[in-house]
Amino acid sequence: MPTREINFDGLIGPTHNYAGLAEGNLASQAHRLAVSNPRQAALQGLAKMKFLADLGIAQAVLPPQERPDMAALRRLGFGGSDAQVLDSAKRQSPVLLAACCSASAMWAANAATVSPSTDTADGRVHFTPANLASQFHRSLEAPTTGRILRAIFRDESRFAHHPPLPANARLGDEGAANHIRLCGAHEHGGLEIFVYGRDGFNATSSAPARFPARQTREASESIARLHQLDLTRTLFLRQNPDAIDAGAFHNDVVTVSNENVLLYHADAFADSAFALAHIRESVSKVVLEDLILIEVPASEVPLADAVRSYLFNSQLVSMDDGMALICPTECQDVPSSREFLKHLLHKQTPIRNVHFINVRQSMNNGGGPACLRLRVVLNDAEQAAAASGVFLSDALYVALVDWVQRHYREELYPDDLSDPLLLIESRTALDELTRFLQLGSVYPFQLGNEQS
Ligand code: SUG
Repeated sequence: MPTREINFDGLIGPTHNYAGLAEGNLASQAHRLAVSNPRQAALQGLAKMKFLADLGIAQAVLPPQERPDMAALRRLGFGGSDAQVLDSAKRQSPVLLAACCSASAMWAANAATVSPSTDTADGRVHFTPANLASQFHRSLEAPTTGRILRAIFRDESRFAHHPPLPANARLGDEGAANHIRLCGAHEHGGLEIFVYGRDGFNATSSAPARFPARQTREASESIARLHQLDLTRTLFLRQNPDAIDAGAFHNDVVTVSNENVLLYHADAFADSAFALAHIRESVSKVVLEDLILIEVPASEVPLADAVRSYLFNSQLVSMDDGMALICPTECQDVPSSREFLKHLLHKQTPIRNVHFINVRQSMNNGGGPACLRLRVVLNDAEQAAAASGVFLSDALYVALVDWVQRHYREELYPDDLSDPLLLIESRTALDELTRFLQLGSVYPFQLGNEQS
């Protein structure tokens, strides 16, 4: 049955801000307390979706989450009316307030791990929302992510939804950002590769020295079990601790794949020779014969440049005439990445085109084009069973641009996060959005139930 990969992009929410919350994420740290532009951020995200849709790539949207997360602030002991909660959080713990305001659900590559029905024993598409347990602000996303995915993929005979793994750093799971899938064509079964940063339960195993390794081996193995994957078509590889220490807090900062192509930094994996031998062997045994490995040596693009330019956080997509790489514009500003891309098109690879996309508002928080999307491989019948309102048409794009322009602020200063009007504006925006995406109630709040 015809099968395609659909990019579900996170719509950037009205509280998009720079709070320096993400440890090990150099861009997030560098932009701490900078003024953000939520409207521009959301429009950049939408322009990327439209660009891909116009290339003929199936595109859908995931709605933002309710922020400020009032329930989380109340759980942390801030009480009274909504305005009092926001005010006391700002006075007593601005960092907790910022964490509860983060629009971080925009980075849909961390929303969940998804295994296509061709790979699972029961022939269903399996979803596990990521617990994102290593960063507090991100750990708030999992319950609503689960509700959104269930609302989009309702048919239990085709879609299996698992709860997030228990939220403990030893079982830290960052979703699809640490998951690679190689296959012949999307119709066929694939080799699923889980890339973890450390052993969660073995303190003596090697781990990065400077920054946290967010994904653990035990988390990756649990997801593979839940998704009923065939272990002969599944690999668990360790990310290079040096890459994490250089700022590659997720594996998708140092590798990108599509179908039979894997583009990766030479320092992406711990024991690279072992990792690549395993990939080659598993792929040829069970999935495909024409694996194309494109290694980028550190002498061409040093790790620091890969992190600065987000070269590997590009989207690699299949077109009728070969593949296209959708890179962040920052790749044009970093000479080594720019040179690499110039030469890439002359190499014997299926990559025929390179496009540059401006998602700088997201990039300033460490989120490139690939971070903003969750890949979901669906056959025609599965796509027909998914909620239709989230698929990007020209009309939906125009409606979303209009919605952003009506509801989003131009600028957000760190002090604005406690403004009770921002909460009302965000709720009003989300209420309208869920109605036109036709998703039903996916948020814990109901407009009109504010606490005053
Ligand atoms: O988890 N940034 C996100 C960026 C996630 C990028 N995703 C992928 N690589 N797939 C993170 O580090 C910054 C928020 C702040 O500082 O305000 C943040 O959460």
